[in-house]
Amino acid sequence: MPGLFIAFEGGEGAGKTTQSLLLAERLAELQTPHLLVREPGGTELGEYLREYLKSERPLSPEAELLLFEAARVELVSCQIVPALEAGQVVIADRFFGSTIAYQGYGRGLDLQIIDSLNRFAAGSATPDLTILLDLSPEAGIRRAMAFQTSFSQDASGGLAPLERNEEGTRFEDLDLDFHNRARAGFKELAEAQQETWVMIDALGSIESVQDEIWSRTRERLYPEEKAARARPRAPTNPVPQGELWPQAT
Ligand code: ATM
Repeated sequence: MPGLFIAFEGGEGAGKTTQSLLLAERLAELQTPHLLVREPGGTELGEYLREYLKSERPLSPEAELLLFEAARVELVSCQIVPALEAGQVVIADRFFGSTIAYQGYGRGLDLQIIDSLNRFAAGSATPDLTILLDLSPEAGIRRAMAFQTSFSQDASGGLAPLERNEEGTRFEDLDLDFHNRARAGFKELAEAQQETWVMIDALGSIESVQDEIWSRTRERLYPEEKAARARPRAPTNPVPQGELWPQAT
């Protein structure tokens, strides 16, 4: 598909929402058409499921997995694919890496089943770049207590910041072991897919993390710039008579 798909992943308080909003702002300044979505959410069904998924209402791990996937199918088909086909940059605050980390490593559900469901739900919409903001769960929870970490989104895409716990806390209230397992899962994914995942230490300042994110995004948005930088330059000293540069081979 002609667009560019960037997903943000990471634990609570790692700054995904802040950083995805900042990236969207930067693209808006550059008048680059883009779409910012979050998972679960971004469609009527997705927002409805989000509310249930984040509440403390009863839910088995298996049903939880299927509801995340149902929300994903809607988001992919109604929002992500049309935007990518129109050549836009899609920024997703979480995507299928979260299902592997939380339902797979966290809840202990079968990773192969999750992988098949992820493929079924996402189809050809796989992120070109996944940015993992890595932070210990202890530091993440401290941060999440101190800052807004979420935003609400209506079906037409309008965003509004939310205070922590305005939504439910099904995941936030799980023990540290759960969050450490999910973190380990994210890291394994990043290590296994270094072509398309980058891991950034989320302890850095908002600005330094955004600079790193922007440089990785830029490489994907303007690959010709990267290629030009990699090309050898002509020496600044005068070329000795009779010598060609670059050397003809
Ligand atoms: P946030 O919008 O705050 O990221 O909350 C979404 C929660 O849903 C998040 N909780 N924590 N921590 C992670 C969880 N989640 C899954 O468990 N599986 C998924 O596939 C997705 C997209 C999110």
